[in-house]
Amino acid sequence: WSPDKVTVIFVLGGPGAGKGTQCAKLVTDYGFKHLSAGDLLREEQDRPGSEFGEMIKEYIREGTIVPMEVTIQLLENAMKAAMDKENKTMFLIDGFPRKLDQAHAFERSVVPSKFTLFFDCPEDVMQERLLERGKTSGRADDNVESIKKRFKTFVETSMPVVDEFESQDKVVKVMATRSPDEVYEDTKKGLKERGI
Ligand code: UP5
Ligand code: MG
Repeated sequence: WSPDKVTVIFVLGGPGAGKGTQCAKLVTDYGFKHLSAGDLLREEQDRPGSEFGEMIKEYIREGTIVPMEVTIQLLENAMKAAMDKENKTMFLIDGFPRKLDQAHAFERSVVPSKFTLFFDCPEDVMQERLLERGKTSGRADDNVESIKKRFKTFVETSMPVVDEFESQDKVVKVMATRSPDEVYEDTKKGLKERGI
């Protein structure tokens, strides 16, 4: 597909920063297609007959990053399906890219991003949210041990992606500590400044 027909906004932020929560709000108001890389991986993990199921499970529990061939393929398939079946051309890609080489590969082989929406949140706030969610989420990584590992991966491996986009003036940064509605107001302002 051609980049002039498709708009991709990456949505990044630490574990529990509120990426999914804000994307759900944006979908209602803007008609984006929301694709969470983590959700796509969890679906693939649970798909009967998937050759990647066990591998994905292991990576997610350890808070490490699934090899990008798998994730990019899942994202590409989901984008194609949304374009064909729902006529969608505006995508929020949530929780991806988590590593510099993933960012480069996606922008080279799929489509360059318009910008990155980055939700900035301190670890103590994120941890509290994740532990609270963990009481009911059933997510295998919402426990103290996995959360610590997810934070480490985020700081060491994923933040460099945000920093690189920042150096290209391609980051809309939103403080994510206030209530979901307040964060959303700031998010809408940020998008408006980028002409969305
Ligand atoms: N909440 C949200 N906003 C709030 C607010 N403003 N005030 C108070 N509470 C708020 O929110 C988390 C919780 O906080 C919820 O209970 C929410 O109600 C509350 P959510 O919107 O779910 O935050 P989000 O940032 O989406 O958190 P998530 O846990 O999904 O982030 P992760 O980045 O950790 O998870 P993801 O699913 O993206 O990835 C999981 C794993 O998959 C990774 O660790 C990795 O192993 C693997 N993965 C890859 O390998 N490659 C990929 O490309 C993607 C994932
Ligand atoms: Mg999420």
